[in-house]
Amino acid sequence: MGVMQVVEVAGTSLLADASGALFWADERTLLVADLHLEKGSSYARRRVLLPPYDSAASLAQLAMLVAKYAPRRVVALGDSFHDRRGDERIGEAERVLLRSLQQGRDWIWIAGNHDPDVPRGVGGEAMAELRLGGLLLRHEPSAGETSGEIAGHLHPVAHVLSPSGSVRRRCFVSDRMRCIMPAFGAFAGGLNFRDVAFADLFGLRDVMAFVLGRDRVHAVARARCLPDR
Ligand SMILES: [Mn+2]
Repeated sequence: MGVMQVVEVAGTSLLADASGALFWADERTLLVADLHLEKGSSYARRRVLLPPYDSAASLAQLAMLVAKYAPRRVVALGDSFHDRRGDERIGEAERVLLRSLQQGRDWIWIAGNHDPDVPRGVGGEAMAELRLGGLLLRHEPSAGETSGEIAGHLHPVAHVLSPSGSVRRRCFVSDRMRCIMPAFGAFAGGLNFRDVAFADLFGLRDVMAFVLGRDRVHAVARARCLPDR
């Protein structure tokens, strides 16, 4: 399972998985954000060709996590579908896999800006946001100070120097009061952690990137993350 990286948010310990998910062991709850399922088919409709396998890849990764952690609850923090019709376009094999992953556990679709409506024909329960224990799970982070917010939407990536050169990787961002999760979706883009959007939410003190490596998550101080050129 590799080295465990714990992210603390308002006193709650969450395990950061190198796939970009959080596992909340005390609640046996698995959190993922920004799956952007059916992004490939969304682009194809506009005659921009991306490989159409993004949903299968993202769901296969999610299936591995469900097998690894056996959660009793899975919460997808919005933008689970790339657009309002994504739930209709998803393939039959992916629909069947999704149903099998939902067996024996609660499955919650938090609304995002790409998928504000209740998804249909894909199981689960839809919510605007979910308060659980000391945490508030939602899609878009709120402006100003918060305690215990877990959100997605921004798709953070960190640009860091490594012995072999610089790498750009998805990351969690947290100051121990709030956590922004990386996008889980195979084709989701990214926003540099040094972007002003993050400074507005976190200020500059005590904020860390938890950078997704091959099989572990690396805690990196903000000062070691490079801005985009
Ligand atoms: Mn969003």
